[in-house]
Amino acid sequence: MKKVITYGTYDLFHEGHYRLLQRAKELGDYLIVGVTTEHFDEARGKVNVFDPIMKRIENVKKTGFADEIIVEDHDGQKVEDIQKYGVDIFTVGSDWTGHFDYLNQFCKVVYLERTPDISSTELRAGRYQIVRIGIIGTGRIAPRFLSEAKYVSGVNIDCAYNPEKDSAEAFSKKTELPVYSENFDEFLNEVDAVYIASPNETHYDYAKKAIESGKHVLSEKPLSFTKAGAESLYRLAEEHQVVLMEAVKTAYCPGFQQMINVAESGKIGKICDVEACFTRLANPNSREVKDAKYGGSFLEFGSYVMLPMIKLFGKEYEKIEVDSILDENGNDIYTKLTVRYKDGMATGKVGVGVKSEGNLIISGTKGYILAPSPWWLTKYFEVRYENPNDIEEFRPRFMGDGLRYEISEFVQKINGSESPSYKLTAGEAIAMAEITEKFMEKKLGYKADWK
Ligand code: C2G
Repeated sequence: MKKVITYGTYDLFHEGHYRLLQRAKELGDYLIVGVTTEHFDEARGKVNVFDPIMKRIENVKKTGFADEIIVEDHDGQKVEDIQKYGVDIFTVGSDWTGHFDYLNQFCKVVYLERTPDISSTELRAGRYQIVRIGIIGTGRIAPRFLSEAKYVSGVNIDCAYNPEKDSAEAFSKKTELPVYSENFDEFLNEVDAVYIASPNETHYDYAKKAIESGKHVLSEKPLSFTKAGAESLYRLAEEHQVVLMEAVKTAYCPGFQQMINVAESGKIGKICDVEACFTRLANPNSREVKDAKYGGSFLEFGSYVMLPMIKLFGKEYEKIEVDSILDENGNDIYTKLTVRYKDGMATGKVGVGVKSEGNLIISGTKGYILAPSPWWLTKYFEVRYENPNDIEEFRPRFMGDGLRYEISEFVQKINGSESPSYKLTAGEAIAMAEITEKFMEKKLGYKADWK
């Protein structure tokens, strides 16, 4: 008897799951299905799982393909199960290709082609639907978005768009996703929502078009170069009743919120100063360095350093100064932002051509918070006091590279989560656009028609 085993969460059970189980059963005579526990999903970094385990098991059972259902609750269990049950074949969808090759030493490993185009209309008519996301722009960040989305329950990445045919084709080959390069409307027709990861100067127009077509938008930063631009997009999103979110990933990382809460708890007294630095030396041929108008340090990393200032001191400031070191093309390889608030002050430093210590320091009248690099993912921070031995350490949960948390928030918002968008409000995003506008005026030396 040939025994086959497969595993999954099987949340919001859909035809992709059904077809996987059907083909898994056809690989042998006896199919064992491992359904993950909430605890294991949390440990492996899967976020947003909706259905409780009993329901997920029930849905697998209903298919009639499983001869035996087990629960998976810890790392290393796959090897244990293969040995315990005398399994001949381990199988899983092609979204995991390569990931489970190590099991080849115990049994045969088969990756079955995953089902593309899961449409929400064919799903049960529940309130919570699978969100079909299309990616605009197929550059460096798009593959990261794809691999992180795998850990977010309730999304399906359906297709991508890139007007440049060569890039579109290369991406399609690499990811097996259909990529549109000519017809933007056709692309929009395939999805409920878009993730905008195209060059900076295109974010506004893509966001506008997508919102006007009734699509939810998650846009890479900066959403807009001007206050008026950001305001008009949020207004438009409200009119069309769609979700608009700016992808400042730090805002959605669980540890960042905790750090802000600790800062505001009174532990460090009255908050007086925020210093944030984010530098990453860029490839000299990259867009960040080459594109003097829409590249550079501030447009790349400015949102990260503005975020803690705006969170802690608010949107109203008294004075703002922004200054840069420019390269021979006029691009800012390093920018320093200084903001004076009524009750405090803040500095932000960003660089694509200058390297510095990537710390975040929040200083108060009783103590301070020190979050070392990479504070923008907020995996660790400390509260320190006058007594140097008095240190409180915080190690918040963090998995992957942080994108899964913003994707998860996006999906929850689309599915009508009642909680207000406190992680990054429209007002906060507009305040960032206002500072960005000041930076653009200073850098380019004129008021142009940026949006
Ligand atoms: N699947 C598919 N087509 C889809 C979606 C999912 O074929 N459109 C497959 C997955 O590849 C997996 C199974 O359906 O084989 C269950 O998917 P999930 O519930 O998303 O579980 P997953 O996170 O893939 O768990 O230990 C758990 C396993 O490692 C995989």
